[in-house]
Amino acid sequence: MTPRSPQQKTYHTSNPVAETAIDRTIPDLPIAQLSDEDKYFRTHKAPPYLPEIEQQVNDFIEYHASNTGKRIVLVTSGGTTVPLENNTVRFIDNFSAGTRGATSAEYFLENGYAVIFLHREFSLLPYSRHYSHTTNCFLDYMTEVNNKVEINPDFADEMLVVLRKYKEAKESQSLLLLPFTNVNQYLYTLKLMAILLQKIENKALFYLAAAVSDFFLPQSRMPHHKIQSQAAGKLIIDLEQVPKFLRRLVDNWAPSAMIVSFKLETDHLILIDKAKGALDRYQHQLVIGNLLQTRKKEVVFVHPDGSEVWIRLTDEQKAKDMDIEGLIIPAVIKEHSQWIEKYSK
Ligand code: PAZ
Repeated sequence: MTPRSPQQKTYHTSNPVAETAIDRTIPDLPIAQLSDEDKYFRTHKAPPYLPEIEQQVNDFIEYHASNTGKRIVLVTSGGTTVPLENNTVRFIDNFSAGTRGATSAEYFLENGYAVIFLHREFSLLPYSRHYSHTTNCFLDYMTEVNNKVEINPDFADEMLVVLRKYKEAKESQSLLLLPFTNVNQYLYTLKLMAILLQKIENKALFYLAAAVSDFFLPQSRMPHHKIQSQAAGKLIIDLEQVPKFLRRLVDNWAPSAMIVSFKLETDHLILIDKAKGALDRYQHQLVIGNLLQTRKKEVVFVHPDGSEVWIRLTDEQKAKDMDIEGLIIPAVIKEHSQWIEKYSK
């Protein structure tokens, strides 16, 4: 049921790097005074599969630039892990299932965008999300008729709608799935995507819905093997702050693209201030604020001019089980159109 096309190569980002060695020749502290972001990339190895991804993404961008003229959105989705060991047995994770990202990707596709879906491996995917990770097993959608498996008629109409959309996305080559598992893979891939998407300038949109860890354990301090409980006694974990890459994305990696980030909080009293703080610090175009408790029913668009626009599902829409992304994406696209208009003159 996954929408990965047969031509697309599958990467398994959850496996540790084969040789598993930590390169101690990479200095923990670089000699020159570098920004935190530069220091990060100087002291952390790139995922080995990155050159292959680069080729795929280049082909995808080239295909749409030459054949369809579609705008391209990079949707990031799901949570990043923070490995505690190089041969990773233990890691820190977060709650994100990738619902926001997978659902948003579907609405972008429906609205004529080509989508690069940078997602946590094994989190929800566009289209297959309807039949996975739910309380149901996918077999609940099947039934047996005359010794044959068929779709249960109760679900057939709805499934046909999803199937058609999925086929359309696949046949038009409009969906590229790229996985990550840990925060290092996420950062390297995001940087690469941004640089490659410079080719289409303001037709690129960044929709950063992934829940990226704020803290990480540098590779230089990561134990090679599984931490032994006898040796450790208590386990005290000393994490560093993940450098703030958004500013780098806005200024250097994707200067012409429109950038939308999400801000998640659990305390409603600080949500708007935090969203405004992010806009101040990173100088991008839109922060979509949401609360953990209500994120599927309401979000707030916060703009650099200080305006706040709440988007909420009505009771009727809730009763129909409508996705809030069905309201968010047209509003984001409207702002992207204005962005293109503004910078095409
Ligand atoms: O993946 P999900 O649908 O369960 O949750 C979505 C979300 C809350 C992770 C996303 O809407 C979001 O706010 N992402 C950014 C989180 C942050 O770094 O503040």
